[in-house]
Amino acid sequence: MLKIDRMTTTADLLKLTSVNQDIFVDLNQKDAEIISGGCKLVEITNKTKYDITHVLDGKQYLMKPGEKWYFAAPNGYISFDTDGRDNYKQDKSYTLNNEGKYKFEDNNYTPENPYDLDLYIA
Ligand SMILES: [Ca+2]
Ligand SMILES: [Ca+2]
Repeated sequence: MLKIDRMTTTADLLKLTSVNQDIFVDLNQKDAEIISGGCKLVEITNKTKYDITHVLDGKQYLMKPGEKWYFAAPNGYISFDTDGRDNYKQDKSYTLNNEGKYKFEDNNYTPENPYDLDLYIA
């Protein structure tokens, strides 16, 4: 444990900060998988104006517009409805990468259809 028994100088603080960052980076790079129990860690943001229900490795989630969630998923297999309208459903699926950042967003390949969305790398 660090013990500070004198006035801490700026240099000391910088040193402490730097040490902490090293530890943090180390955890991210080497131990993230161990800490997460071998799961893939992913971040997903819902950038659409729709409620989106998706199933990630068999568990169902509902994300509201603007929400950002962090998931620990064993396999990273995601399936979701690409049509934002309640009465239309068109499923699509992907396998997500460990430490990937993703976003649900209006898709960029059907400009004539304003209701459909896709999952993109953020
Ligand atoms: Ca729908
Ligand atoms: Ca579209």
